[in-house]
Amino acid sequence: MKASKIFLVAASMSMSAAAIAAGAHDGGHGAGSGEPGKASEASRTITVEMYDNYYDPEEISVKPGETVRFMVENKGKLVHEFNVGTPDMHEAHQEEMMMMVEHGVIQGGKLNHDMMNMDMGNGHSMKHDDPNSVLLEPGQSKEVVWKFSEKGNIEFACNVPGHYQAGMYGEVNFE
Ligand SMILES: [Cu+2]
Repeated sequence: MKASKIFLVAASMSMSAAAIAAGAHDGGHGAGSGEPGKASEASRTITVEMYDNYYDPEEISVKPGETVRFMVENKGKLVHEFNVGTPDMHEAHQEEMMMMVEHGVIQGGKLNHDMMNMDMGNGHSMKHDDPNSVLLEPGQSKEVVWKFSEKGNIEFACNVPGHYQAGMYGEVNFE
């Protein structure tokens, strides 16, 4: 079980370099999955509960152009992420998350907040504050407001190493 998971993570890391290169040509981060939304324009609120390792609900339906307010709650015992993106984006993001685990930022059921704010020496930190995602400790909840600008191949997913592979992702269906 463990060996096969390590293999999957390694495989996704080697493919993600190509995914990042491809992403640079179509607008980079966030392209293809929509854009940050305004809470005042949200048509409804969807509560998403995160468990070890799955979401409830496991899929959602939206209309093209719809802005949705997600209320994300971590009801599991591990750190989980709710991230809206294309499968390629998730694959690329899994490499960053792997680094966060290697640096001790994500420790099972805890986040090292001091480490998250630290400058990595290149002006970037591991803060993980992209508008399309939240990273939560057990018991925490936060909202994500997202506009599904147009139809696309979009999933919400947890990119903590091993979680996506264990099935922690859900489909966004367009009506
Ligand atoms: Cu997870």
